[in-house]
Amino acid sequence: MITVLDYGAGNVRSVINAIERAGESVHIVTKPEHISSAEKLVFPGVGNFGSMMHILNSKQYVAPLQDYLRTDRPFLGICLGLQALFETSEEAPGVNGLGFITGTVRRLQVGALSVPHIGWNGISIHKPSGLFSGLDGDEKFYFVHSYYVDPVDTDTVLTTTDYGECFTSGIQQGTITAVQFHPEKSGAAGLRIIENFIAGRTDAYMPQGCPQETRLARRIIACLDVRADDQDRLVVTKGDQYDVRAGGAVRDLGEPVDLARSYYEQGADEITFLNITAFRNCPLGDMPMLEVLKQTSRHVFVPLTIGGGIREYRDESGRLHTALDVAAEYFRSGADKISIGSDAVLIVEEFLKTGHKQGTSSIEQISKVYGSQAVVISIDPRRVYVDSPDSVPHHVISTGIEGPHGQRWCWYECTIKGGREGRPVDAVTLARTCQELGAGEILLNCIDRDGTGDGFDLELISAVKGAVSIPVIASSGAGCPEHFAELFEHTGAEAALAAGIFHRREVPIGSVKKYLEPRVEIRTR
Ligand code: 1PR
Repeated sequence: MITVLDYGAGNVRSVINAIERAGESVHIVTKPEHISSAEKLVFPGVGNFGSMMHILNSKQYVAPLQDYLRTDRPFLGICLGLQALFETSEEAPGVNGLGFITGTVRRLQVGALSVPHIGWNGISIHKPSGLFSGLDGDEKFYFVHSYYVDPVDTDTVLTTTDYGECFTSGIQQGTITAVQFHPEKSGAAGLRIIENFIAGRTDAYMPQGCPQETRLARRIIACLDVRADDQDRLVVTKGDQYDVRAGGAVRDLGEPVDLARSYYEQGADEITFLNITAFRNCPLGDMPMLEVLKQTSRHVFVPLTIGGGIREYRDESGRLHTALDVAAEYFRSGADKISIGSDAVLIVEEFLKTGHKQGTSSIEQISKVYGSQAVVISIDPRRVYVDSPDSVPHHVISTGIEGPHGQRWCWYECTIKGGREGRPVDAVTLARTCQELGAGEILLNCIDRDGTGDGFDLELISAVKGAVSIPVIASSGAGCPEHFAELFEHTGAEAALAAGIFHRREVPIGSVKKYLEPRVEIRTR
């Protein structure tokens, strides 16, 4: 029996699924005594150090946790569950951590690299551990964080990872182990670590293939646009420039859970679900989507993002659901990140009008509780040609793709409701403002390229990438493996998202990754 500490933020479902997949049963902590009586404790966490410690204190979990750690019982901390072991964090000055390890948690200083550090990076292993039994050492693991631990006693350092600086990505002290990356989101290698922890392996295992310098891989993400078809069945669909109907009927490209599982097995680094008609309905009335997530997270051990309908709304009975309520329901169902589309545009319009943050928007509220890394902004822009750079009050770029009347300038108009309504905000301003409001990543679609197979809009991607310091996922237009290579060569995008090329089985994900081999990596030093 593995006891899992769920303090109420983030996605513990994947951790539970990973443990159950390894054949163990799980007991969730609901009162302090459960920590005291645990035999093996897993503490997964995402979000903000301050709000985590606040919840641990209010639930009276701090003293039992400190006792547990002192009594030499097996412990696996994940992400914030590692940071919690330290005394303090720069993320929440004045808030005490558990203080089991002397040291502090610091913000990543990464120069020109993006923060949060999101994606698959390697580990350099500093001492033998049963946790790594069966691994080669050159595996990559999924990281998503802006802070790292800095222990005073370097003997506790189990692994380090490079990202701007060389930081401690794992610690081990007796039976206490904790890692910054997410084993439950790191495919087969991560599941192996969880199995080793459950098996209580104590052999001094030292993988031989560890890199001298670890590198972050650029990600390949499979996207599943989901909606109800005309028979009210939830299907994966795909549009051409956002039009998902062919011959009058919604294109049906398969069943969401099966397709997601198949993309995971083919090597997708992440899976994104976009509920493309959620702007019409009551998002939480859309229970099938929650069920899709729950079922997918049972078999898919890479990060899952869900978008569509993340906003405040009133249900049919008149009850108000905040955007935070909607997001919480998705996180509980297995999502690691939520993606906000239409609401982000309206929020930015309001911000540009008033010039100050209200603290009440979905972006601010969700990032405050779940951390900025959990909030993706999905932008649906459309190219608008203009005659000169100063003819509109928007971010205009010089373009190499001439407009219908020979224009050499364009801006990218943001849209809402799945491209149905254009708004007076440009994609560059939207991305920059959302970052300021707390978003952690940009998913940059492009209506002009969507479903065309003509390649990514490199001009759009470079313009947005140049305006933000958070990671950018480039989307829309992938038609062949060369398009991914071209994207990574010419823009700073950290990830590429594609749909049609995979759904139509033109090129499997595995072939795209093989074409890009050795994986396109970001220099981390
Ligand atoms: O506005 O917060 O409810 O979110 C709705 C979400 O649904 C947004 O993220 C929006 O992008 C998405 N969406 C809405 N309508 C459509 C549509 O297609 N009619 N899909 C839609 C967006 C774009 C990508 C697509 C890539 C890659 N689809 O998801 O997968 O363009 O396609 P490709 O590789 O085939 O070119 P809210």
